[in-house]
Amino acid sequence: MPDQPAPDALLQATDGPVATLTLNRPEALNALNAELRGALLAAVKAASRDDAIRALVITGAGRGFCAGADLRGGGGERAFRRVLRAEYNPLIEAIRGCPKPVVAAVNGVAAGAGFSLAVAADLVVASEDARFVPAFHRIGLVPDSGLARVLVRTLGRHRAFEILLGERHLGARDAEEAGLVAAVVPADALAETSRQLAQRLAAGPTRGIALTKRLLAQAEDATLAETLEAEAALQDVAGRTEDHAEGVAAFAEKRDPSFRGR
Ligand code: T3D
Repeated sequence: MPDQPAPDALLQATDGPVATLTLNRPEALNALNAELRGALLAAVKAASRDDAIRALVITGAGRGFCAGADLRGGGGERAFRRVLRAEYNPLIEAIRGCPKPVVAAVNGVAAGAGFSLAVAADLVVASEDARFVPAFHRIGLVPDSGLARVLVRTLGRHRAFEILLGERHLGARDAEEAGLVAAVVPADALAETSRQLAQRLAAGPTRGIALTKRLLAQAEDATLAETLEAEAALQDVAGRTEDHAEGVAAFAEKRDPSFRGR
């Protein structure tokens, strides 16, 4: 019998203005091998450029979201600096810099760089049985793919330490309480909840949302004066969009706005 072709490591689907990217290595809890890392980066970049796409969902096939780096891929990658710089860091930066809202639909365990990947999204929706496992320290590594920064900024240094060093189990509800997760839903409602959320975001003023993402990223590291200045500059851009004009017209006409992402 001829060999079956290997299934695609990443599934891509579009539903109107929403692109859904599904990590598809369920037998390894969607661990990130080189193929999946490359496909995900390419897909996020393509969606960022595509004017027809106005929101993204990232999720996992099977019972896991993503178990981080593939530990069984063979070869035993030890050139961590190279692989992080060339593959993981550009992926995290592509998600954070994506001019469209990115929703992570966390359908199960998110471990190691899979945890980092989930919280790189703008909004995280988790199933009740999802859990967030740093995993790095168990194999003697440091957290990577931006996780330490997100945790320190969201939770403070002491709680970040507890979580990263495994002293604190982080289930979906704990992550919600900590401010990392926007909503926790039953497993069988996750896909539909994420779809509706992404469709709602995709119907928003896409350019204004992109500018808001830029402002939030800028505000993470800025003084008040710098943020006020950035707001003035970005508002100038937002104020010239068709969607701003539509929003003001809709307000005056007492109707819902119909944004076109322009
Ligand atoms: O090297 C680089 O690329 C540099 C970058 C590093 C960044 C990182 O992400 S380092 C952290 C790497 N990830 C881990 O250390 C997580 C390892 N996995 C686990 O600790 C556990 O599997 C989980 C806590 C995620 C889930 O536990 P559980 O009990 O629900 O599932 P399981 O039975 O352990 O795993 C199910 C299957 O998935 C199993 O395969 P099998 O035995 O049924 O054939 C397991 O081997 C496989 N799997 C889980 N994680 C990985 C994996 N296969 C490859 N790579 C994995 N990371």
